[in-house]
Amino acid sequence: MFPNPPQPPLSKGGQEIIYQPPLSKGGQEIIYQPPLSKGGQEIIYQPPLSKGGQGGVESRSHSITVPDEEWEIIPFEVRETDEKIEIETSQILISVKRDRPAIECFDKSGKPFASDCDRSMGWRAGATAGWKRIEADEHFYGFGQRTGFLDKLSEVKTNWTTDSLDYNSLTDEMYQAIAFYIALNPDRAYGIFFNTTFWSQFDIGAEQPGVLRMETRGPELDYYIIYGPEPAQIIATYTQLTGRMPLPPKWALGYHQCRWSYESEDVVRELAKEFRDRAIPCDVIHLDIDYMRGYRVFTWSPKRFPDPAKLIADLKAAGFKVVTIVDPGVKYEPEGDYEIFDRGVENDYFVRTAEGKLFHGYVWPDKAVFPDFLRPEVRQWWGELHKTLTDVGIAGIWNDMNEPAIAERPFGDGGEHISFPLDAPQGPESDRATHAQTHNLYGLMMAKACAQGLQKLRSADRSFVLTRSGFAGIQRYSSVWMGDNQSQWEHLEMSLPMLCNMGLSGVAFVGCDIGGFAGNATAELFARWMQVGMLYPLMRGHSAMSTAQHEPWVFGDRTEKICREYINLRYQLLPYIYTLFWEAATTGTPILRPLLYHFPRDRATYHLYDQVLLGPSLMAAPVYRPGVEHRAVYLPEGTWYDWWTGECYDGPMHILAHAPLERMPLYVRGGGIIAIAPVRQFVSEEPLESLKMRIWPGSGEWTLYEDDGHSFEHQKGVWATTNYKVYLEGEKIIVEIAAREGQFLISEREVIVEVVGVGEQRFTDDGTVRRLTFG
Ligand code: MIG
Repeated sequence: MFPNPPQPPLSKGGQEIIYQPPLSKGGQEIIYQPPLSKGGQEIIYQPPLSKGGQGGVESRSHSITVPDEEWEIIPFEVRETDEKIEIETSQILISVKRDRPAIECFDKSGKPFASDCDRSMGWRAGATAGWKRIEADEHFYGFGQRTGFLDKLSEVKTNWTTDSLDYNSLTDEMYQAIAFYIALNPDRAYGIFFNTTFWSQFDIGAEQPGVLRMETRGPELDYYIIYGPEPAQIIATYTQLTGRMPLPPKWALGYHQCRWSYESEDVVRELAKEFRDRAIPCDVIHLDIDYMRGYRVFTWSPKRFPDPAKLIADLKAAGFKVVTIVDPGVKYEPEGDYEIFDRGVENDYFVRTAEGKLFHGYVWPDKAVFPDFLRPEVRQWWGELHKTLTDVGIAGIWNDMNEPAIAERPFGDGGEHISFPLDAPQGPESDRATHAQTHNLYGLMMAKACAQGLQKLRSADRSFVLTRSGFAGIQRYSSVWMGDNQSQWEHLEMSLPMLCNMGLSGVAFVGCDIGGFAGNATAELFARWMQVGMLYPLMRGHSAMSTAQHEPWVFGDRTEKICREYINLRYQLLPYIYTLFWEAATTGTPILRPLLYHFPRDRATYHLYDQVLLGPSLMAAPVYRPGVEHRAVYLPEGTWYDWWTGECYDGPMHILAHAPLERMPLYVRGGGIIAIAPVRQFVSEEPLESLKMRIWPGSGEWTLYEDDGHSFEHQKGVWATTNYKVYLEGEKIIVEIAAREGQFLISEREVIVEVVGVGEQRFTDDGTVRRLTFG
């Protein structure tokens, strides 16, 4: 690997300031003169290139899926006085001062939120900023992909996609750039989406306590305020704005095994055999960069993978899907007979500098050029190139290095990371923009090209797409993993708040490399990580070149047994988890949730980063330290049951959970309903022959979602939902099962309803209404 000193988002060429934004109408002075960044670095803003100056900026948001004018108009009232204009809805009041552009918002009880400071907004050459008041007891979540704990109060968060390998809890720029946050206090929550593709930054009371600064190196201060008052409503609206994920194939919810690299056909066959011989469920094997011929994208190494079609067919017969990595860097090979380079040059698909020269940098294939994914014809071409992979049976694509990560010199030569020159033009002729404006979009646009290509090539089947870089709205095209983490307890710990904040930022299908990517896990770390990995929406083990092997069986019998048990549990929970994916696809709801998502009025959840909810009912309190066999667990208000022992607690309370290595503490809410399938070695396309509904005493309701798990028929109504209700009636517990809805046909199957600690009833499920009495 090449070194990667932290690098500010500046180009080398000492670009000039050429943008002078207008002052506000009242002839006011420039009221903001902050340092743009530490160290006297230069301005990176380049004005839009398209005709009409700032025209087209809006159209280049690339995040917003619903134009403002298409939103449903809710009833409101406008009041105007000499000082201000007030807009009132049934839930909030917005007040805009006339003498200066200050916005204040109030909830129904008159409490302010998302309100401007006295210094409300300002401009300077190359930057625009706004200042909001941080209210008492307010906490901040989301911000896309972030290290550290949950609440980002007193931190600075920059939005600039970066290959942040070697990241730690102090790292700022990450692979993803999502300028969205949720502010929460015990009264209410609201969200802010900062709609800028330029470099942007939030200072959440770091420079000045009580003041939040949002700044963009672009010409407009454009942001959305989304009132809750609950986090769930904010995320629903935010994902209405920026889009939701399509329902992935069900097999993508199984266990994925990855390594850099399973470098040959023989190694891959051996790997697959081990999983089946050892009865450890696995659905997906990922092939890292060594499957290619000399790192040329869309090729196969004839030596290592002489017959990929045969290999993939054999793996398919054994229940495995194969995912291949694709990097954006195309090998620069003018004399090489490398079709992709030749076609790309011929059609002028690669990024050029402002002077019109082909831009090149260094990545795995050595000297490389980069497609301009902002152009629709380039995306289409790139999408179609995946045919070389789908033709041999590839079912999913893993997009890496798309920040984009580029070195200035050949790898191994100690080069630094660089970006395209910030004045390099990108996008279609009619809508040209500089790299300063489009840098953050590179991963999003690559994922879009990939997802749309796969959609065409595999039109009957859902595909799996994974990306490292992305921007607001990335959930529309791809799942996301958290890049190069480390085999360290701290990284296991950090994975939970990281994934929770991604979920709060509209990206539900996320995961971290189980076991850690860089470095060597110990048996104990690996066992604990597999337990936690069972909760990750994307459950993938991965490890880097020249580290120890990290497969579930390499650490000896005890660890292997733990891995098998927790991967089995994942497969048992799949009907529940698949339903969570359906919810995420239809409402944007996170799959993995911090407790504050469901208990936003409970201050004790505001910093609770080391307990998570998988869906509404199942809570985990993992162990993430060596040698630890006990841990404190917070149980919020309500009744909680220990998943393993059935023991019952009345929250709010703290307990000390016993957690020997074999056990990750798990709890279910009273009234929780969880659908359980029999363990399978891989996600079969066959419908379930039996289903167990585990229901915990109390009152609750849950809807099970089912479909064929792989086609697009569900979009035509071929799905099935079954609503379950549980409640107490005197001494009895009643379970009501509504008639199944939807057109997906499920052949008769056995359903076992277990009211935990009370009893079990079984019946042949034909989709009709039932009422069961227990106790
Ligand atoms: O320069 O493809 O984050 O998952 O195994 C490293 C090799 C490139 C970085 C990814 C990692 C992947 C690795 N890649």
